[in-house]
Amino acid sequence: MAPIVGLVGKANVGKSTFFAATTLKPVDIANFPFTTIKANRGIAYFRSKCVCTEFKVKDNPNNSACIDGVRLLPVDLIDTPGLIRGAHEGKGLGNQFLDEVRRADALIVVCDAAGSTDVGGQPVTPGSNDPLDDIRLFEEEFDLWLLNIISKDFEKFSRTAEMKREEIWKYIDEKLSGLGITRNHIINACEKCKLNPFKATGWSREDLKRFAVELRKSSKPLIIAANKADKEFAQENIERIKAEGYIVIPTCAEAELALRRAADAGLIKYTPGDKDFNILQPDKLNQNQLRALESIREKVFRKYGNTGVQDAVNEAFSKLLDMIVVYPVEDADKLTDSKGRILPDCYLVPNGITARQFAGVIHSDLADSFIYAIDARTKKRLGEGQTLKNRDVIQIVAAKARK
Ligand SMILES: Nc1nc2c(ncn2[C@@H]2O[C@H](COP(=O)(O)OP(=O)(O)OP(=O)(O)O)[C@@H](O)[C@H]2O)c(=O)[nH]1
Ligand SMILES: [Mg+2]
Repeated sequence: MAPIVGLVGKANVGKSTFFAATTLKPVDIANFPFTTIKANRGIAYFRSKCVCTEFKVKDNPNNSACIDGVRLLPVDLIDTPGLIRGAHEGKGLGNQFLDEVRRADALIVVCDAAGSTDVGGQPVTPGSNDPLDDIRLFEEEFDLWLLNIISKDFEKFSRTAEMKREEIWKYIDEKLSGLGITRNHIINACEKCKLNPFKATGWSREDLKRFAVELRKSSKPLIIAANKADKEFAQENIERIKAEGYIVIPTCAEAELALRRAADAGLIKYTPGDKDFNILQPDKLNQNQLRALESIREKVFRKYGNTGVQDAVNEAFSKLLDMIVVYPVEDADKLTDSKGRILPDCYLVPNGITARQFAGVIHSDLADSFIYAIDARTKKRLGEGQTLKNRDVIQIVAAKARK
């Protein structure tokens, strides 16, 4: 199953703006809390330097796009309803929020880096709210929600497990099925908290709390999109968030959305993640629009290098989910598929994937009939257990299917 990244966080911080900017889906955006009531799901893009430039070929992309040597691979993103204090008890849109978040494999926690919204998501003067509180709000609500699920009947099932001299895993597993939390996550969290799985009756409420925190960290890794970075007070707040040890990416979702829409309309040339943009049709833009574009250059590109939105998506898939890009071809010399298309496809796959596993990603039959693979760069043969590297171009040689 393709992994999903979720945009989560306090109400009115810019989650839907971020989502719309990456997916170009028309979703509701407004400067008040709870604009989003139901989650939005869409396709964003992972940006990767295409191998076409290195191989000096003109490619014919099929499952992805290639713009001036930049490969854009489709990835799944969900935009969730805003979160407020008490969400774990169903306050605000708590239930809807948590219901959606369970489907995500990694999270981008969006916060209002300018501190321009209060704890309920109402607009306030920039600088009056601490964005670190936005982040803690998410973590605390999620942890309490998880704690509630784990603690329900915990005494009963910990006694049963102990009586049967069993580890507690199975019982926790059952409760957490459907939340994207695996046995491995549970075992890791238990080890981190130094809890004895055979003696769960001795786990205190505090132990369970620590356990819930570790479970969240291992099953839903997160990065911070420090949004509204264009506003006053954002820069110093971003430094403070970084100092707390979070992976932080300053973002300006509003700017990214404006640029993507302008590019879509052919007014500017801009590919998500670019360090600048070119105005193509100045005569079609009015003074206000031109001024807005210049302001984006000034307040976002000069200050931060880019809008950060694409970097956040990339970071979530490459760092949090540890994925790499691999190109399958049917002819390692010509770099073509059966139809003669050059470098048509590429896939985001887990780092550590073997040649045979990659064959299975292309087609399950191909894994069964796998003989060996060829690395198009070195022309070397790769055995079934050979692990692939980022931006590898791979031909799979398989036994012909019997008629
Ligand atoms: N200055 C600035 N404003 C932004 C930015 N991103 C979003 N906004 C504004 O913030 C407000 C809230 O945006 P939304 O995308 O609706 O926020 P949300 O987090 O989805 O809100 P809920 O769905 O209510 O939780 C809107 O007025 C946006 O235009 C940004 O990068 N900079
Ligand atoms: Mg929203």
